[in-house]
Parts: sequence; structure tokens; C-alpha cells
Amino acid sequence: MAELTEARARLLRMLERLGEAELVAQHSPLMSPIVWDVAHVANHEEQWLLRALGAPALTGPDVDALYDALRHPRATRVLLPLLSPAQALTYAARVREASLAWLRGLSEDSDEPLLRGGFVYGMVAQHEQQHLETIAATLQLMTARDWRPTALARPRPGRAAQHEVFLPGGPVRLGSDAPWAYDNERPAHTAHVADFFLDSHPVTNGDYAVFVAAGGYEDARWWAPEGFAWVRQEGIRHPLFWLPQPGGGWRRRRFGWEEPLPPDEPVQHVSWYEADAYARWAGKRLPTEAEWERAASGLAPSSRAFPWGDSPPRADQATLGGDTWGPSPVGAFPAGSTPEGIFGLLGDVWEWTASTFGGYLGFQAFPYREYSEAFFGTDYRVLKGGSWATAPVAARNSFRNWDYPLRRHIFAGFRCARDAR
Ligand code: AVJ
Ligand code: FE
Repeated sequence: MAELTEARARLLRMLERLGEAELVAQHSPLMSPIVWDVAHVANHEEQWLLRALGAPALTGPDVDALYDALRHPRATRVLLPLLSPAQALTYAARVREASLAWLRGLSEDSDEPLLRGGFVYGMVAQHEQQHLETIAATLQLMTARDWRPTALARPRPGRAAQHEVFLPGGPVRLGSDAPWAYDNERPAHTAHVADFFLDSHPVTNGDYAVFVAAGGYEDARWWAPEGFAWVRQEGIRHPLFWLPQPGGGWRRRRFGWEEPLPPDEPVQHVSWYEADAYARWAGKRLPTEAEWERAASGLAPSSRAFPWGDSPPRADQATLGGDTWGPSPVGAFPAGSTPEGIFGLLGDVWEWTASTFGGYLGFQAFPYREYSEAFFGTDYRVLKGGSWATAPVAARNSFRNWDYPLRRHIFAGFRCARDAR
């Protein structure tokens, strides 16, 4: 249950230096008011750690309806009669107290599928942590100029040269049957991946600035047709939050302040379209999700849960957990590389893949359709690896994130691949 406590401690740390106004405001049509996320996390826990396990309800259908993500688009949640910040925090605390008390009477060996292997604690902890990453993205979109979180120091290592690594093809274990794996990771299965080359590091701000300076955003040759139509229509000429400087060069806005753009950090805040265009300009392409997992897990049957092996992430292996409020420079974590020399797969920035989001053969929605299945199809692209804002509990080779190809307010970057033929 440490994961539940850790998630709640992070939530309280994140809210510490935010006022009432910032918690109830709509900072972007793409995001909920932060106070909605807080009460939604509590309501999810009430539904799954309390009511689904037979505990008495603390609230009723009216509260469920307010915090039902599929019922209200993010842009209009601010118009609902939401709980106030104080009420939302009290609700979250009451639910947590009740669920810990209720769980003391239950056993993980029970026949209840939600409890098997402690699945439902893992689900609730991962859900809360994913919303904390969403809140971090909301704070990046908030334009109150002076808001600056206290951030842990990040490593500033020497240069890491980008290069391609040849990865022999073969059988790859995709997905996971681990007790806390989501339904969209199941069932674990084997797929075949052909030989390919993969970049040793994610594409950096410095690399990406070369594409921008070369006129990459003005040249239709590099873009998927819908992507080019999108940059034209929106007048997009560089990643989100980059600030072109009059004399040339770049600064960027991070939360409430501006700073020089660090060339050695992985590029963040690019859409799938921008990642896809850069890759084509570079004579490469985005890796498929299966190739990404091939790189991270190695070939079956000796597959790893994490790029370095089966032990959970340590601080010298990846930037995770949110407290740095930004990624580390590429190459910062030699201890986090794969045995074949692929760096930075976990943490720092999500990596866009070429793949759309769908269920594996034998997929069964569990415990509810609206977590994964409602998003299957060709509208979304899969992102892998987690970002600096992802909690360790939701970071593993098999974890699948997804978003629309034009979204770039999330902490997303990418790396390139190339056919070996
Ligand atoms: C997996 C990040 C796309 O935020 O929409 C949170 C996670 N699902 N509550 C999202 C999620 C339900 C989901 N993503
Ligand atoms: Fe949710």
C-alpha cells in the first residue's frame, strides 16, 4: 500500500504552492480545472476500492456523474457545480481513510478478481499518479508568469553522441501478465520483429532546432498530409513553449518562467506529426510499438520488465516521479541503458511510436471498458516509456499511453528508427 501513500504525498506536494484561484480555473480548453482531477481521483477510488469491494458508499450518483470523464468534455467541466478545493481534498482524505480501513479486512487471496495480486491497489495508485502527470501538464499550460515549483536537481553530464544501434530481429514478448498490468497490456504474447536500427538517444532540442532552422515546418515533403494541413492551419513553426529570439536562437517557457533552451535535453512538447516529420527529414521513421519494446525488453524468452533488467527503477537509471519538473539531458543515465546500448527509454520524455492503439489478441476489458477499450481504433498513437512526470508505479516496458497525433501539451518526445534492409 506504499504506492497509495506515495501518490497522495505527491498530490499534496503539488498543490502546496497553488492558490484557490489556480485550482478552480480553466487554464486551457485541453485540461480540466485541477480541482476536478482531485475529486475525480477520489471518486475513482471510492468506486473501486470501496463500493466495488462491498463497502458502504460515501457519495451517490450525483457525485459520480460530475466526475465521470466520458460524460463531460474537459473544456466544460469548469461549468459544473464542482466540489471546492477544500471539499475535494476532504473527500479524497475520507475515501482514503475508509479504503485503508476496509482493505484491512480483505485478502489478496480472495476469489474477487479485483483483489488478485493486489490489482486494485495498483490500479488506484496508477490512476492517481497518471492524473498527477495530467495536473503537471495543466500547470505547464497555466500562464500565471511567476509560478515556479521547487524542483529537485537534475544531472548535467557531458555530451552523449547520438548514434544508431543495430538491433537484430526475432521473437519479442509484448505486453505483460504482471499482477498490476493494465488490461491493455494483456495478455503478454510473442510477436516477431525484423532487424532494424534504433537511435541510441531521444532526439534533443539541439537536434530538433536544426530541423526547424532548415525550414522543416515549411516543407510538405516531410509531413503526413494531415500533419502539414495542421501546421499550416495553426501557424505552427516550432515545438510548443519554444520562444524564438530576435537575434536567432531559442528560449522556452517552463511553468511560470522563461529560460534558455538547453540543447542537450530531449525535445518535449512535440506532436506525433512533428515527430513523424522530423524522422522523415532525417531519412528515418518512428519505431513501431513492437520495435520499441524489442529495444527495451530484448528478445524472448529472456525478456526484461525494464530496459536494464527486472529491478524497479532507481534514481540513477531514469528521471521519474515528477519532482524534478523537467527531463535530464540525454545520456544522463548509463545505468539505465539496455545491454545493447539504448539509452533513456524509461522516464524523461514519453516517446511517440508509429503504432495506433488497439487491444492485443484475447483482450478483455478489466475492470471497466472506459479505461482502454473506449479508445481503441485508429485515432490515437501509442507513446512508450513514461516521462519525468510519470511515477515509477506506471513506468515499465509494457505500459501503454496514447494520445491524438496533434497533441503536444503532454511531456512527449521521440527517437528515430530505420529499416535494416
Ligand atoms: C492513459 C494517460 C491516456 O489520462 O486519459 C486517467 C489515463 N485514464 N484516468 C488519460 C487515465 C483514466 C489516460 N491516459
Ligand atoms: Fe481518470
